[in-house]
Amino acid sequence: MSVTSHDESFMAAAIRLSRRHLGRTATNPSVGCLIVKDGVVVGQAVTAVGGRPHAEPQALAEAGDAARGATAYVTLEPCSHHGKTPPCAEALIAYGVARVVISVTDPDPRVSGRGIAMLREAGVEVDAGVLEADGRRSLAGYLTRQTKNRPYVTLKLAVSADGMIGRQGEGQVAITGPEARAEVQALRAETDAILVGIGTAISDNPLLTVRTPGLEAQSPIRIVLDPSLALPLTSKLVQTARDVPVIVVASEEISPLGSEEGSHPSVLGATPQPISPLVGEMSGRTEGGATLSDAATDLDSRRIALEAAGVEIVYCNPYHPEILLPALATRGISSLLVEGGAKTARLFLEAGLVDRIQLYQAPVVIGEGGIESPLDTTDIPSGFAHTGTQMFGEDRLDEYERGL
Ligand code: AOF
Ligand code: ZN
Repeated sequence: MSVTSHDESFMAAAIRLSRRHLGRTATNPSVGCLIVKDGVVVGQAVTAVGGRPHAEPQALAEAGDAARGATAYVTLEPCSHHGKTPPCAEALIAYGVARVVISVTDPDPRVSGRGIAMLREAGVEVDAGVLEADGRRSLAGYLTRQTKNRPYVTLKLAVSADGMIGRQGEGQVAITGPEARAEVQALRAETDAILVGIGTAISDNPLLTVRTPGLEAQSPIRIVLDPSLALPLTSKLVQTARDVPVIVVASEEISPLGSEEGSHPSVLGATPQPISPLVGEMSGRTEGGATLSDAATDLDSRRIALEAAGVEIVYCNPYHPEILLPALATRGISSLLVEGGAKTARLFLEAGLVDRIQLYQAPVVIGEGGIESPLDTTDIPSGFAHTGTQMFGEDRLDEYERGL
């Protein structure tokens, strides 16, 4: 049987359904599954929060006997491996599903075509690649982590009419209106982690959580690039670290274990003084009058206080995204939202490690003392395609994506 427009409509519904648990299935992709019999949906499910059970067994259980002879629409190739749950391909066969329509084949080396082969061997008809571009977009985090060993990176910028993203020394400046802010909250809710630089963490004192009613439990992990542990203990981030995790990425050079061989030097901003346990034994005075051992003690006490407040400190060069991102992927982070400020945005752009740009343009004027945006609509880096424009109140969102 060839793929029909009905198949595409049901797959579009499965993709929409799959988005419901984006950012909440940990390292597992959020997959959508519909079981359709005689044009009627008899079962539907999305991968459970936490990643298991997978979508198919839940949808099949709902369909029960009606699954016999039905068509299953799945956004990702059903798994074929005995992992923490039995193979979904086996379940589809056992329930007597006659046809399986798939959007994206699974790059997981334990599956990668075997799910399809298993189904076909059992006499189930399989069509793959239906609405594949949309399917891939819905699985962007999972696919990027599987195939590139790093999270899918979205850069979000809110730019004023005069090309600014804030005002020097003024903390948070409202650029976009409430509608756009609500949209950003929804984006945070479907993302595993959100990242800012220490400059933004200090000047804006942001919370970086999701406050939309009903979505509060979906705040992403909050990450601060903070080479020398400058994050104030009084900051909202530290104060709420027990409720929503905060990871501080500090320079390897200040690791209590000393800097690792082959570590890369910082390339942005002030490079922190290398402080090894040995340095503390030297008695030279620094220009400010403090001894180097004072500096080490101060650093130790900041480290202890941050950890006591529930902050996790990771020692990994904060200014080399090509090193940091794989480290985050190893921790199970599949999607990352870079939210500020200009320096951090430039860092990721220059490293070529942004997959999607969301550029909000607001009618407000910042004027004197503005912080210039690293980007506007006229200088989007090559390789990005303009994939959409939407209005949120008076603010315009332009989206640009690189192919997955
Ligand atoms: C499916 N349906 O809903 C999802 C799938 O650790 P495990 O045993 O849960 O296996 C994780 C892998 O299962 C993951 O890498 C991906 O290949 C697949 N995810 N498969 O059939 C689903 N979430
Ligand atoms: Zn499965």
